[in-house]
Amino acid sequence: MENSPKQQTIELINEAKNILVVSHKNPDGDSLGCLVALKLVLTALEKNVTIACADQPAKMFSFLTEINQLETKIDSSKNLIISLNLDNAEVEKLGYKKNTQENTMDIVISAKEGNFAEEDVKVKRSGAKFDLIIILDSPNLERLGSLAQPADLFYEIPVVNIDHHPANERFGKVNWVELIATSTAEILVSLIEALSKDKNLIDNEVATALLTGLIYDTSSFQNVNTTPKSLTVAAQLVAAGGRQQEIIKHLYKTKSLETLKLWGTILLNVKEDKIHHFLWSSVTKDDIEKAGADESALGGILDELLKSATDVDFALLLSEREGQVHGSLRSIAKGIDVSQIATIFGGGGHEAAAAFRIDGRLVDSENEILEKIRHFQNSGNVGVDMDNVVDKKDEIEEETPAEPKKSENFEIDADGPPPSVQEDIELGEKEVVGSSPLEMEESGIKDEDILGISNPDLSAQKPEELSPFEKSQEDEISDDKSHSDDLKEEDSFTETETKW
Ligand SMILES: [Mn+2]
Repeated sequence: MENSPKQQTIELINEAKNILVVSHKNPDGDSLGCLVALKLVLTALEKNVTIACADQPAKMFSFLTEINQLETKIDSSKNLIISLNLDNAEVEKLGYKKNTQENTMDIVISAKEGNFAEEDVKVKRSGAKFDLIIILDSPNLERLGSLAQPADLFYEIPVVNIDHHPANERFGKVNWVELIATSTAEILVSLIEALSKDKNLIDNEVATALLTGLIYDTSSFQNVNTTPKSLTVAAQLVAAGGRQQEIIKHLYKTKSLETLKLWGTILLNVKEDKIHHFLWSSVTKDDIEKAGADESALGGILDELLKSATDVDFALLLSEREGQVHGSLRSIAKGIDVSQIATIFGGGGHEAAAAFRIDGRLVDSENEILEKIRHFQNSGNVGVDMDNVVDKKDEIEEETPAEPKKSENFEIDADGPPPSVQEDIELGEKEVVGSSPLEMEESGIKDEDILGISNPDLSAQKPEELSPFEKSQEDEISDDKSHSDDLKEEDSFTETETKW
């Protein structure tokens, strides 16, 4: 019988020395808590551990230990190393030039004293830096953002995929996907316990990191996805020294003045439609700028404030962002499925939390969106007080607005994560900020930031990317032509000096 994913994971970890642990872009409390916990645990097991994520974590997560160890790029270079035996001579100068006739790159080494012989040179390859990759909380490789490239890394090195998303594409060599787990952190507790054979690996810091994941993905155990097991695991983590109060303070009780000002504006704009049982608010780009806040400050107001309203079925927040209007929806009354409303506009999500995005400006689309929603509810799709509607129904139907334009790269993870309002709902390349109560940063990674050594034109490389050599003055080679018959002035030649 084949070993369980858990057993296979433990075996791969035991065999590995250099482990890369990665998680999805726009990291959240679960992914970051898991990265930090595994960094601490695997380091305690004497592994070399690199933790990476395409984007920097939001400031609110800075209380997690080792979070500053998080890399935003992976060094996956596999270099060809030419090594020279120094027993017989010391290196005075090192250079390289392109031999266009034979299409070769010639490396030219001049000795200080003595001579180098052919047998002093050896060629070897530096293997990939890692022998195991653990991917956390990511339903597919694309969710790794810029870290998904170069993709061959994930095919050459064994991948352990640990996740709790139903849409997980089982892309790993080992796929440990537990759909009933509230968070990836909950799964890791079981892994770390199993790794704790010789010593207890769940100390205060590990417990705090894992508890952050559990608290984040359950909205502090308020969400419907909260299970008896998650409460038991949380109690266990608190007993192990997990600092629950510190986590709550950083995740929910620390708001910048700019965020509070923006929330004030949104609350002032709240309107209620008593007939159709919903409330909504809207915020323009201008409002966001005036408050001195950024879009990430929009996250949370729905979950922390608007969702607490009574006597309505759902809440809607419209926000203007870069030429588009984002709509974030939360169901308030039981049994209201807001994903049906998001679908009208080409969006989607879950019963409790959904989102959509359309092109255009708020001022032009707000009424259109509201009318569409009212019309939809009049058809009895969502909770609506039909007695109050009868008089107006015909009038509303006549004024059915034109179909709002859908944004093009629209994509919703239809069978996505459990109906947790914490889970981000993917809209094309962007996260729906309003679907998480926590601040999220848009990806700041640009293609040119991604380090690569694939450029064969060495003169175009930054020296530190290629080798530890430093460039020296260009004219030096003309003094040293005697060291090699092959050197011709017309050849392009780059001289470097050894500085190890
Ligand atoms: Mn998660």
